[in-house]
Amino acid sequence: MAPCAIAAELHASVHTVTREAVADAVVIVTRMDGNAPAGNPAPDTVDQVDKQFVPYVRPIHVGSEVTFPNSDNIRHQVYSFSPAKRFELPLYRENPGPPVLFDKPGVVALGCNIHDWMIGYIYVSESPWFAKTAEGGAATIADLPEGNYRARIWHPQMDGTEESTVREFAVSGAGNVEVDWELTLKPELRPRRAPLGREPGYR
Ligand SMILES: [Cu+2]
Repeated sequence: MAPCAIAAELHASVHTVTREAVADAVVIVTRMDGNAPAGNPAPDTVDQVDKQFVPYVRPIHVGSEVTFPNSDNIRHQVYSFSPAKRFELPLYRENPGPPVLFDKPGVVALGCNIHDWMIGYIYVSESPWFAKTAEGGAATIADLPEGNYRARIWHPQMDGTEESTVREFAVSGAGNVEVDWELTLKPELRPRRAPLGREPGYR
């Protein structure tokens, strides 16, 4: 029998300079020796609800496929011009067609050709260890074996690079590791909600 391996959890916490919790931050952990489990690319979804992408930020492991269901009773046309994945789905109301494969790490900004204000993000992680902060600004990454690691943050409104957020930590026992980040956020470029008073027909 294999000995019981040491594994720890990273408890990440992200907030602004004024101590407001930052939700929708992606935490990515990599090993310094480059060894990582193969991971488990898994099918995922980004829904469209009330003319918004839900969730706003979807982190996935590279190699995963994503479908874009439409919970609205109007048509959407999802696209991305991001270098990590350029694609465009034909205008659709119910059936989004086959899933889209995300085979390059990076940030994929989503838009809709019909509704300018719709914006969402898929973060394609090169590492199988990633998580997204919840409303309270916290995220947990479990099952980190003994070793030396780097952790970094990405957020759609972050002022600065992912590289500037890198923190190093070691797992040497069963104890959990706490890492705190302070992010400066830029204002959102576009409103998350449909503009009020939009004339009928613009649907
Ligand atoms: Cu739309």
